[in-house]
Amino acid sequence: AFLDNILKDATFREGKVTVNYIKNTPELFDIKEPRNRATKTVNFLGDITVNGNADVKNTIKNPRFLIPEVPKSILKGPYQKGTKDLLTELGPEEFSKWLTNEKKIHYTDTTMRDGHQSLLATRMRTFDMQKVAANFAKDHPEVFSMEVWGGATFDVCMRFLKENPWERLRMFREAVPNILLQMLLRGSNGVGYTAYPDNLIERFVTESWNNGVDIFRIFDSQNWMKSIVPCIEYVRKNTGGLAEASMCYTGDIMDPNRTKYTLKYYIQLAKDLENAGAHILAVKDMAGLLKPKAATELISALKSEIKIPIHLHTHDTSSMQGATYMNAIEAGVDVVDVALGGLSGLTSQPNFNSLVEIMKYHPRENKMNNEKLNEYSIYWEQVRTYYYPFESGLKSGTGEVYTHEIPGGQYSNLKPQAESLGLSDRFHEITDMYAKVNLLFGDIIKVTPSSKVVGDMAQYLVSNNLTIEDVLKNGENLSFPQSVVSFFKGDLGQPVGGFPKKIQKIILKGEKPYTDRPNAHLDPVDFKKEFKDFQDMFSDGIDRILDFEDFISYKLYPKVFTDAYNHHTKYGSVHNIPTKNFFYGMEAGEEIVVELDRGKTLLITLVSIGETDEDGMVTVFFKVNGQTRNILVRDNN
Ligand code: 3PY
Ligand code: ZN
Repeated sequence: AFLDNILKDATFREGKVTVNYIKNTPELFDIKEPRNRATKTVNFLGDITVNGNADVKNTIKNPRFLIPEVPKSILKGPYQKGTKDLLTELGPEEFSKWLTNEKKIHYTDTTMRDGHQSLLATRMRTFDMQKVAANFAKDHPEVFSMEVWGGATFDVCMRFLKENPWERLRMFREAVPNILLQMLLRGSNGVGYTAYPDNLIERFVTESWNNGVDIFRIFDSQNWMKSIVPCIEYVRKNTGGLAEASMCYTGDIMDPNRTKYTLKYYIQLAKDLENAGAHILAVKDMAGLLKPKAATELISALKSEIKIPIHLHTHDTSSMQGATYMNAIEAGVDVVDVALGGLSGLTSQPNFNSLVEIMKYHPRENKMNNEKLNEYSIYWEQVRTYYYPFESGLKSGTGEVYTHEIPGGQYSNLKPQAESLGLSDRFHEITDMYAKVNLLFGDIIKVTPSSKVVGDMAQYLVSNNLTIEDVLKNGENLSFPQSVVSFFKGDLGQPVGGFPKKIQKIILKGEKPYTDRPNAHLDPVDFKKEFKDFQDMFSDGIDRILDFEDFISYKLYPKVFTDAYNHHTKYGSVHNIPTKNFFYGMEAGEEIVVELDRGKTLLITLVSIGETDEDGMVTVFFKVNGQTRNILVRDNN
């Protein structure tokens, strides 16, 4: 293959070969046949070691990494039965009734989706999840569901981690056969930031079920029924799973001055969602704004007005949401979302371990093995040390969240975004502006993707030293972020009460908005033809034929998919590389084990790293399963 590359190389063919030809032509080492997976892995490790991982900024000199200890399962025999078995037995309708009649409180573990999305900018790798998924499911069959997919994980998996999100899902299904797996679905926006053709969303739902999702938590960023209802129907029609329809909670139902999102508004919305066929209602408090007294009022009222079970989600940004959960539990909520201690609190969910402990001796106690649960928490505490560059920097709870209303999942992203704009010292100005922009936009619901619109506008104004007044007085001369224009056009649907007309006019500058479903403006996907074209287009360079799930990934994120694909052809699959080495490369003398699939294991030692030569190349000396492998890496520093 190396000789083949030489024979095909233009310099060689033109007879312009010089002494340094091989050294200066690293593409000669791009050996596709036979696809040498060990070489690809070593090339990746060499590149990260010399150049760093482009996604990892703000590294520190001597980080303190803890060695993650995988808890040993106490279970010797097969998995104990759990909610997944019950769903199979009862079907979704009866399952929903069973849940309503349950006395004990149930728990959804969000650690491997919202937990890391909200604390570590969604960067948790499948590698670290796979190590504990099966044991956790064996040790804690009482868990109601595990939220492991959807939301931002789909995008980040490919964009930054260079993984296949479907593979992650299949890994979970295999490791967790007994507990319901849950995903977050952004209605018409799927797992993206804008609307997609209806038939694409429909197939996405079907394939998600086929690959392992049981509970579809469906929401719309403006609580717009027209975006939620089609997804409820897809789940009911095409899957045996549960349609969990959400209402996003914002504002404060106890505040008499806030008249837009009232108790009455939420009760009506809940009834509409129940009537649309939801099996479960989610109260999605994405910013952690539901205060304890409001929880009592809201959950009590919902319990008496609707029949389907209620699943409560919050973020502990204020650090007071434990009180909200206790009141909701007293008021009869059926399931609450929690994250294992090591990835809980602040912008993540309240602490699973602590809640189980304080529920001891409560009439609604759901008994768990707390000692084991604590071991899993410690595991995440240890794993988290490898992800320090992605920490949001928030060190303690903040009461400001009631003013800025920034969702937990957005907070951990906003900080690095602000940094990349050179605004790290002005972060509080951005959060203040976020609140002002929300009011300017008519007090909208802020959750992906509408939260991104508000965040983009706030950063735009702060970085250009502009005020709300400037927008109102001089808006026609400003060029607003694309996401803002798109929002006011109607691309994310219609907000509660419609758009404020004056600001809509300023933003759109004469462009005409629309009020029907954004999906109605998109051509349906021609699956037969486009899938074939897709397979032809990406037929080269990786060791399997791309499947229909890959095609869906491509249709949802064409550029991100293509980049991940190119990365794969160059470096092979990287999801089995240990997290430390994936983010930070290797040190001289370090020895690691990388498991390729099909049971093949590589023992890789980094022997030494050469100096950068005058052509900007570095030789990295490896040993792979005892054999020497030296590779040339371009030094991009
Ligand atoms: C997402 O859409 O990813 C969210 O977590 C919204 O809260
Ligand atoms: Zn959330």
